[in-house]
Amino acid sequence: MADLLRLLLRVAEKAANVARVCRQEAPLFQLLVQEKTGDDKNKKFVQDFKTLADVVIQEMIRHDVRAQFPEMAGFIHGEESNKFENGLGESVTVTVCGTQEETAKLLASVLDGDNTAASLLARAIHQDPVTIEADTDGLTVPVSPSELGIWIDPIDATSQYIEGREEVLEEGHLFPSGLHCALVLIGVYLRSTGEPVMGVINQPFNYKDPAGGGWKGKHFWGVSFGGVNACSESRPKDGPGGGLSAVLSSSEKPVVKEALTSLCGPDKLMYASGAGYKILCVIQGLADVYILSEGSTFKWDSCAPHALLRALGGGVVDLAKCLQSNSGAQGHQTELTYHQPNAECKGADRWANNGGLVAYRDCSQLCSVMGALRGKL
Ligand code: 2IP
Ligand code: CA
Ligand code: CA
Repeated sequence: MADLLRLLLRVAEKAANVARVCRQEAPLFQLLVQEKTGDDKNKKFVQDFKTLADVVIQEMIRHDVRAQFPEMAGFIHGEESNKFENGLGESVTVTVCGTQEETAKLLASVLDGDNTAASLLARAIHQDPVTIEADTDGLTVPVSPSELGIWIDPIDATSQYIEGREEVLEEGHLFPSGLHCALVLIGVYLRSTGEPVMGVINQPFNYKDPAGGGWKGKHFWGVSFGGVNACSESRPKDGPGGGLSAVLSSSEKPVVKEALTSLCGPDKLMYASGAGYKILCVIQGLADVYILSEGSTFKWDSCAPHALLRALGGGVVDLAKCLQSNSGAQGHQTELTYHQPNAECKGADRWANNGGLVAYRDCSQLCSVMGALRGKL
């Protein structure tokens, strides 16, 4: 499993490079931020490019994992479909080819013949990333890749990625929006039970070199399986003064905002963009819990950060199930799983976390949240 972890850290770093290149290289950046004006063909083309960055990253991850672990081939899922329709109405399947030149040629057909943009993207896809150091020594977990599946969100918080506001992050502080909310998420689950067992998160825009060296990323990982728990982050210490802090989406329902204001007090209730970023805030101790009352996240949003939280002794539960269950918040029956679709739904909704969720580090804090929400939703 340590082999798989090292590979995922590496491909996540490659993915972060592609995400950075799309903002750094002028011809790509133009496409990313271009206003959707002009005729329909132009509008469609700009929209395509935004999706293309996501699709390309996902396919690159899929390609690299499949190459090293062929037994995982049918079980590497993600947010995006690799079938793409270009501005001319032609259907193109985006894949990573054997050589940089071949990939560039294929991408040019999606990008309406924009060879400059296609070559820049292909170069980033085929470039080897810097080596990622992770202290995975002694991490022996008795599970084979043929028992595992993967969920990829190539870029979470796309809207923040495109808007691109730069924040100077300060240790110990949650910043509600900006480029740092955009994350590459790769989660691994057990095919038999659906429990998340490994997660890699890469934050491509963590720190900007003031001397003009560009953006540097940061990576996080966690493994939780059969009694082995390991994580790049240590369990945060309790903040001074006690009391619970929570992070929500700014579009959360008023009734939830009110219940959490009563529980946490107005100073400890925060808002932030990005489902992945909000769970990362719980991992880092910038918030104690993340509550979402709607089914607006998907398996690819929660799988990776869920694995890290488990490694730290916490988890992510299905909020609706938790509210129904008599046994209170505890028990593994209410944890989100990743192997079965919502049979009654179509399209992406098959993989939505339909019941909403609560991400937590501490069971007793989860209980307080459930107590505050019971009877209100
Ligand atoms: C989105 C993204 C949004 C989030 C939404 C996710 O994923 O993380 O920010 O909404 O739930 O599905 P919010 O910020 O209100 O929590 P993507 O950017 O990949 O579409
Ligand atoms: Ca997402
Ligand atoms: Ca995404």
